Amino acid sequence: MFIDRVKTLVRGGNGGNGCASFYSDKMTRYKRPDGGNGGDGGNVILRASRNVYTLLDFKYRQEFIASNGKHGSSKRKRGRDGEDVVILVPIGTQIFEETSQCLLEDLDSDNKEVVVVKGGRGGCGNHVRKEAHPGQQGERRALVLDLKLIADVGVIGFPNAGKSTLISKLSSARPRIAAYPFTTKEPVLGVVNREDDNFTIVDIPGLIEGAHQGRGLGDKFLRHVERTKILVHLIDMSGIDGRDPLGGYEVLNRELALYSKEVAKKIQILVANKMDLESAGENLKRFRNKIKNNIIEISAKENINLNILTDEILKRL
Ligand SMILES: Nc1nc2c(ncn2[C@@H]2O[C@H](COP(=O)(O)OP(=O)(O)OP(=O)(O)O)[C@@H](O)[C@H]2O)c(=O)[nH]1
Ligand SMILES: [Mg+2]
Repeated sequence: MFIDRVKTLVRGGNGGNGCASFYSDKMTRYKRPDGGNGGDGGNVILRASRNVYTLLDFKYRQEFIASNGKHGSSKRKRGRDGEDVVILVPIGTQIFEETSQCLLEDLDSDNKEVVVVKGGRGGCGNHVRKEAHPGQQGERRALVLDLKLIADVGVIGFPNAGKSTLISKLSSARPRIAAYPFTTKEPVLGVVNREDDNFTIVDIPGLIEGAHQGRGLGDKFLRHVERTKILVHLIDMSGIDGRDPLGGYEVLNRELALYSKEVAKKIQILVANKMDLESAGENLKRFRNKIKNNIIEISAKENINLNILTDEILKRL
């Protein structure tokens, strides 16, 4: 299951108490304070990892608490520090404080990390010739984690346009492909390798008219193309589903504009898919009469012109 928005509570470990203890033996006249300091509580750290793909873990576990520092003991022995809790999250996770809605960090690259709460400091033992102090409480915070995938290229199109077929041919990703709409129900990331070049590509569930009002699977997955550099707008030029390619192209651009001006402004590489089917040639002619932008003709299924598309993507990137 792909989860891209969660709430969670995090708490640093408490600091250990400082120890109050006095040393005495036959030779010493006065008792000497020798209580050690308490250890510091552990921190909670969020770290981006390329091996993690969803925020699903947070659905099942709503609170993360680092361990407490150990108390100090006699002979000036310092308590052991509590251990940090490191939570791995997908690259592209933004961390907000729930109440202020303030962005604490954008974990937008592999291994980038942030300490979201600190453990409490251990209390002083009485060996410093002061009273022993209790440890401080660890910080606590309510967070909202918001995942916006990071990829170079986003593929958009109506259901059944062939988006998943395309990404499965270009990259190592293996999304489900089928002849019914909404086969893809969650974003799929793939990496395209080409000699010394590579780029990442994301396939999102198909969009339909009214997506901005929640029709179909709605526009909630468009957030995952917000951070792409360019879009591949894939059009089923055969019209095999009974959808007019030209009308569909315009509807989709309208949906994009309703969702976000930034997304609508992104460079689009126009791609006519299913050119292996008979009706596609005629439709493409009509399309070209109206839309003067360059359009690349491919068949994702039959592997036609996929190299040309990859070259164009690399050029635009
Ligand atoms: N003839 C032909 N069929 C294709 C081509 N590309 C995809 N298809 C078929 O179109 C159907 C839909 O393909 P998908 O890749 O699942 O389409 P999608 O855009 O990912 O669809 P959703 O996930 O539902 O949005 C499948 O039956 C594919 O085999 C093509 O170039 N030519
Ligand atoms: Mg799909």
